[in-house]
Amino acid sequence: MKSYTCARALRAALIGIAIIGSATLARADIKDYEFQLVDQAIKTGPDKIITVRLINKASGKPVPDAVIFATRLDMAPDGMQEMATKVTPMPGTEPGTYRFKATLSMAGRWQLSLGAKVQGETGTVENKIVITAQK
Ligand SMILES: [Cu+2]
Repeated sequence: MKSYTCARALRAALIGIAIIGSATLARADIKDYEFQLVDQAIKTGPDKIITVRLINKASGKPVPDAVIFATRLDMAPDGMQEMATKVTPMPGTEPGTYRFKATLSMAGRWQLSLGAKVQGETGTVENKIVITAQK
């Protein structure tokens, strides 16, 4: 009787570990995705185009058809988080790249915060990219 209870407890514990293990794996998957800045040379001025690529770091391949749902562009890297500018999504030119239009009114470092959903993956990609705007 005693060993039977013990075996049940052990089985319950193993199932618990399996559930936690798969949840961790799902989180690790979404962490494999990353936005990267395509063109480093960005000038200050109105209606500048910022192009980023979403890649799967595990395969090295670009990821098309992600749904971008959150963007913010501000000068937090230069201590001006209140200095934010509007970000307008633009059609991408090639699969896996995502373009945004923004007015960069000041030279210096701007932080582009992106949130995205990837087809077939749970969770969200959250990434911050630093862009240096030059005169
Ligand atoms: Cu500024």
